[in-house]
Amino acid sequence: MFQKLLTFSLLITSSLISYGQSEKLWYKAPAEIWTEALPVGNGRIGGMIFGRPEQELIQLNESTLWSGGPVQPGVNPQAASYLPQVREALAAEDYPKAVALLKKMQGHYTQSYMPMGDLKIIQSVSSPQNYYRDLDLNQALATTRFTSNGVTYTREIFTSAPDQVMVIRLKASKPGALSFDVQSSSPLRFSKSSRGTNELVIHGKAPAQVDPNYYNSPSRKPIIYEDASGCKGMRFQFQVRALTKTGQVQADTAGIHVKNASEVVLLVSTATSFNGFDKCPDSEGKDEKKLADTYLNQAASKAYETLLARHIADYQKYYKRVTFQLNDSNTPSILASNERLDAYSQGAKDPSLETLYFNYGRYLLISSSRPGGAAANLQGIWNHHMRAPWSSNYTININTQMNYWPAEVTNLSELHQPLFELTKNISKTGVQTAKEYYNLPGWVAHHNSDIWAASNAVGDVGDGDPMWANWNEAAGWLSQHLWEHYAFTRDKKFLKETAYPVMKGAATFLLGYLIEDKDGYLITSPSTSPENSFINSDGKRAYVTVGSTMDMSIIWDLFTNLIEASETLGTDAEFRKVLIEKKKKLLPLHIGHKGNLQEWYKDWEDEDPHHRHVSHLFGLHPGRQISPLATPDFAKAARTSLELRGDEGTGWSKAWKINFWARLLDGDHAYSLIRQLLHYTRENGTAYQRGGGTYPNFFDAHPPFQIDGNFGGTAGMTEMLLQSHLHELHLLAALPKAWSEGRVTGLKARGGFEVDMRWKDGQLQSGRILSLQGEPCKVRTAHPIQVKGISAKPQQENGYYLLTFPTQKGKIYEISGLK
Ligand code: FUC
Repeated sequence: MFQKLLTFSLLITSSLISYGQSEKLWYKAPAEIWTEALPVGNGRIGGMIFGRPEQELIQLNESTLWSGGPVQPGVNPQAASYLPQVREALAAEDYPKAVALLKKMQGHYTQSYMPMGDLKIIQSVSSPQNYYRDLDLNQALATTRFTSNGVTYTREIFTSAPDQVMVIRLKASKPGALSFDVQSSSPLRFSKSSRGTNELVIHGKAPAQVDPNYYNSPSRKPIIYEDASGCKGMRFQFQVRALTKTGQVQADTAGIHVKNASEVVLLVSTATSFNGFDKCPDSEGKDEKKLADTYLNQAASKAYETLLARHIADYQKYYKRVTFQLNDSNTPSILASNERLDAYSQGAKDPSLETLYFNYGRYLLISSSRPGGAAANLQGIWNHHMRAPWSSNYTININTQMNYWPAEVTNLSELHQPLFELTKNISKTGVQTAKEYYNLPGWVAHHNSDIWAASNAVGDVGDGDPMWANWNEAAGWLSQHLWEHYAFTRDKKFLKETAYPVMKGAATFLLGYLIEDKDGYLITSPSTSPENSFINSDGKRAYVTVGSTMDMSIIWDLFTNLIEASETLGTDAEFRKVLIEKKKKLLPLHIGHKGNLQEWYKDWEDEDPHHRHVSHLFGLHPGRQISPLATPDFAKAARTSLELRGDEGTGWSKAWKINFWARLLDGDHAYSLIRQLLHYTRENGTAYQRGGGTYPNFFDAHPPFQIDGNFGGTAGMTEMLLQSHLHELHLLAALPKAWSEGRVTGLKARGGFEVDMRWKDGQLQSGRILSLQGEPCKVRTAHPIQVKGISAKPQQENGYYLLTFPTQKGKIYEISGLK
């Protein structure tokens, strides 16, 4: 009997606790540090919730709140005149001279993403018990609960996209037992006022100039508010209103004071004066007060339940498109998420922790990137530093692009839009940069950007190291995202009106920039390979050269996509002809003496063989130039390069390697990198080597926190399940042994397909392919499959089975594994 009872109670406990194992982050204690706080966001308003009973802290952000103002033209009028000299120095292999000259081809550093403020809820609580807090990914809802003096207090927080406010509901289980004060402040310059009996307003201004945290100018302070022009310095406002039917509420500049209530709803409304990348945020700014008032008043007219229901419906419209489950018999049941992560780092098997990480990546994209808003930056939208690591800006030599890798493949295509908008803006400032810095047509972008769409080489004219500052291939890489959006959606209007002109502008610059080497190949000059260096023929360290593999692969990618785009659109036949001719002359890939894919123009040794960047493998991922199926020799060389680099690296570096190994169709190696990315990390600071992990709140640890690893990790897991870059759907392309049984629904493939799959013992059992565009479907599998209603049989090819069948638009095709 006792045994039976025990079994029964264990079953109950484990089924209760395992509910949400892959859709919930939960903790037994409040956050002590920022990377233990839980993020909520609606793309625009971000909040980090600490879950502290007595001094709740919600750190607030607004995605458009940046320092500075529109980029200034004419910062370095002499810049272009140095280009011929740099090229001469490189032709003479005088690398130090090239570096010194390149420093003269720089402009200002970018501006910084700013924190907005803190909201505190001060409640007198004596020895809280039964403490619990969580973030429910299924509803995008954070809850904190504890008991004090026999009363259970519950706080629920969400950030609504349809209603554009943060909503906080505080509840006491005993009527009249809820008393607290709300306080607000900002690390920026601000003034505070109260409105009526229940409102607190913060009105502030961002600095006109904030220098990166790694740069200390000898001549000015790092943070400057004053701006004589009246242009720079964005205004912002955040307002808090307390709504309750019971108890007393009173407001003054010290805060909102609530006494003896039972349930209170706090609405937080925010707005900035940001009015576009090319408008002065001060003199030409939007009316932030009016905007914040409008959001607040509209939300206040709705009941809490209505706000919550509208929020959940909006969020789930995106979130529920994809599900991913793995066979989960080994899931630990009673561990909080940080404890689970710790156990996992020490070797525990926990497949639903891996799917939790996958789901979290999608949650974070839905919460940080919404159509019409700013693109997710280095920290998404969550930043509490005045001088955040690398300015929390757009680092476009890998990081910003990685943020958007999950967008198309995990069925969040609309959320890609803010990156397109940023790219369009950069393509405008980039025309000016191309003219001023290179005297060339088209547009160019370098290693960094910001909300003002900066496109120049950063470095404050001479301070930046050309190893990173002068890399100038971001336009081609950003353009790839526009093409990919078309490849997945087949949205021809988008291709014609948005993608094509931007891609063409990027290619126009490159056609002018490429020069012939002595063998007649087209190469870039100057060129770097972010952010690596080599040992030159004289045994000295160098990093500025010509024709690095990454440059050539990005250009190959852009020209290939543009040729296909102009064919699809039936336009620009002459221009296409030029691209076809020039593409044939691009410096080809080379295999180095170690059997590796050569990173540099010559077969030089790497200065740091384990460098975190793996730029030369761009053609393997995110490009489509190298693959084991189409170019086995180069794929083998890429594999050797990866082996030489090793698995160590920062968070984003490990995430990229998951994608690389997936593209090499080596699921087990990709899986071992997932385990390394999910390495429990609590330390702060910056590490370039031996770093790379996951914080207690599951944010990616570069370290420090950088969100790209979360997104790259989610994308990499997807790439293991489904690939479509070679004009075919490769199902379960890189399935690791550890994922021998599972189920996924809603993944997207190029050509307009949506795919569900169920597998067991590593073999596809059944699935569905929804054809959204009616294009022919070519499926590659490791085991033979059949498609219901299709008589064609799979053909064998190099150990795979290929099945091609015509499809009808809107029709679902049932597939099943053949025994
Ligand atoms: C590049 C990387 C760093 C970091 C920074 C934001 O400079 O090399 O590791 O991710 O961007």
